[in-house]
Amino acid sequence: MDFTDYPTMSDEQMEWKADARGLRFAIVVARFNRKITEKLLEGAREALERAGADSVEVVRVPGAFELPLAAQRLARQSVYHAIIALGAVVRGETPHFDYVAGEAARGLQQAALENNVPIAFGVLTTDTYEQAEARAGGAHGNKGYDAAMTAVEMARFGAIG
Ligand code: INI
Repeated sequence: MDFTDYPTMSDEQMEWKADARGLRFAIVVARFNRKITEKLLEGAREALERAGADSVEVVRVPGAFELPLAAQRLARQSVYHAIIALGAVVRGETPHFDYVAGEAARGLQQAALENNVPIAFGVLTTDTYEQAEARAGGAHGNKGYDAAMTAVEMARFGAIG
């Protein structure tokens, strides 16, 4: 399979069944690279609506670096069955790409593990802005949609009943 031709969950061709009825979600979305992140948010909302989510709360933070703390605070409210973190970090735009992208990933995983709440990683980390566009409702699907579907699956994982 060509690297540029992998299937995505947002691909209409891919059968993906998810039932989010009875589940509550929070989406935390970075404002940095807003045009991209708002598309990711659209995708995530669409996925959760299709899956029948009970409720979806959206909060915004300045950049991807701020996602972990916001997600942790949401997780500690014990209100949400899963959280979806959305952002876009573009290598060409920042000399501190590795810090921002790396700390976002590390911090989100830490928040998920420490609070026992699934946090889906919907943060694009790309070399160029065009690559990010392609993954936010473009040729490579919508990673916000994919992250939301992952959140639904992980919210169900291990759930009783
Ligand atoms: N934040 C992003 O979400 N994406 C980026 O590409 C980015 N760049 O290019 O620097 C970025 N920086 C801001 C960062 O997330 C924090 O908001 C900032 O460092 C303040 O803590």
